[in-house]
Amino acid sequence: MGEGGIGIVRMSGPDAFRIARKIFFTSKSNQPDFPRSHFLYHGYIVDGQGDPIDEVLLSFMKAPHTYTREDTVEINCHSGVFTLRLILDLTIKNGARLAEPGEFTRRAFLNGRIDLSRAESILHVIRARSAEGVKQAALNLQGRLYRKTTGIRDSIITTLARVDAVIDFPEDVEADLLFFKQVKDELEAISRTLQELIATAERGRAYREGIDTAIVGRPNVGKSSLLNALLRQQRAIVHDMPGTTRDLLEGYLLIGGYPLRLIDTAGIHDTANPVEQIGITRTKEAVAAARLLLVVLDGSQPLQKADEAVMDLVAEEHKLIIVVNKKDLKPLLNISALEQRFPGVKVVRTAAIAGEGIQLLEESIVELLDQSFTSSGEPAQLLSMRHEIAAKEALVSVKNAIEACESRPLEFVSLELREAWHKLGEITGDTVDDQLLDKIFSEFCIGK
Ligand SMILES: Nc1nc2c(ncn2[C@@H]2O[C@H](COP(=O)(O)OP(=O)(O)OP(=O)(O)O)[C@@H](O)[C@H]2O)c(=O)[nH]1
Ligand SMILES: [Mg+2]
Repeated sequence: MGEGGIGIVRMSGPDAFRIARKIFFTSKSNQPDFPRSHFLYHGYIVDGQGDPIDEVLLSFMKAPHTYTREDTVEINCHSGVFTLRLILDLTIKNGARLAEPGEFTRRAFLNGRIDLSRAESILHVIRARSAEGVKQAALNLQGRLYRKTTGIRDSIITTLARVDAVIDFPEDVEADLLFFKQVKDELEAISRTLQELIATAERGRAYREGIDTAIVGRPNVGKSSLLNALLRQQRAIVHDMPGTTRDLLEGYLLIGGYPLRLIDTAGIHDTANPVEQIGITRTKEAVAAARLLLVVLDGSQPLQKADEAVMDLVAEEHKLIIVVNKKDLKPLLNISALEQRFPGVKVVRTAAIAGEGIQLLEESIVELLDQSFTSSGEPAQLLSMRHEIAAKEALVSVKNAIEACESRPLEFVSLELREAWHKLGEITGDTVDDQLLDKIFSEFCIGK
């Protein structure tokens, strides 16, 4: 509640019209069709003594064509804290009660107007922190996630029905090799679709939280110089003494719409220096937590043992770009050997001190992120942690079912498929309990 041009007091429920007619005075009330649904009436809100409180525009909206699918009244009054308070109090005196957080949206869900994924995307629209965030939430509001999830659930039910037929009528339906192959093929397809859906969560999270990007390499290859060049700022100390950087150093950068959290790290090598050793331990932790790795090598020297140790840290879940720095010096690094070791990984040559190749590096980063986030060619759909967890749990069950096809009795396949179907129902709200609903809607503001 605050000061503004227009404030809205909204009522939903079977008594909404009755209460509104008690506190609203309009010259149109003697018209035969009064109150017309979805029609805006000019008039006054009057208190118990008949004294006017505010001049308003009021609409009566008859169920079911309303936000909650119940009779709804909206009073467009002037938005002064006292005006709003007085009008609110009048409605309460006449039988209304204050809504709980998210109660309007909860009723819309309970009355079947929207599914849970749409209800939650309303919150995501309200909370969005970027134009891209609004766009993604709006797509879910239109039912994109609902349709996708329902599609997967339908496929699960189809396969489940085939499996259950064999379990229930073993004399009539034969579970031969062909049957198992077909079931497995269907489940593999479901698993792929689910994985694509889960991949969209990563993009959503990347936009919400940023992408942890570690700059790693052995000492003196130019990691700190690269950080400075990317940030266009002398952020980190650069020195020709190996082991200059000890602590992790952060900088934020927005490229191609992706928020990156760049982390400059201590050079990795064998050292007896205890302070450097602590720095290297921190580097390894940062690498493990990072999504994107920029592995920096010195292009003016052949590959060394310490470089190998760095490359051994690259794990499957990392997105990777190899930066061959110091391209202004005589090239002595065998790049084709690198390309063989990391097929498909982009190798970018830079001269960090002079700022050369930095733009190309940025373009390569954007290209890599674009590729990995749009594998399914669709914009993000899983926008909340809750959706992501439900989808991942469903995937585990589908994978268990595939495994069970190999060795276990069919009952296991059936059980796992039921579980997957149930988990996905938590996204659309088909299989949620009151406790979960309380938790979800408590995050809404009052009046939404
Ligand atoms: N010629 C040339 N020298 C560079 C380039 N980039 C960095 N250097 C030099 O390499 C030395 C090490 O640079 P840093 O950026 O401190 O290297 P680092 O990888 O952060 O080193 P540590 O923090 O010790 O692990 C410095 O003397 C830089 O001036 C480059 O592109 N070309
Ligand atoms: Mg450094």
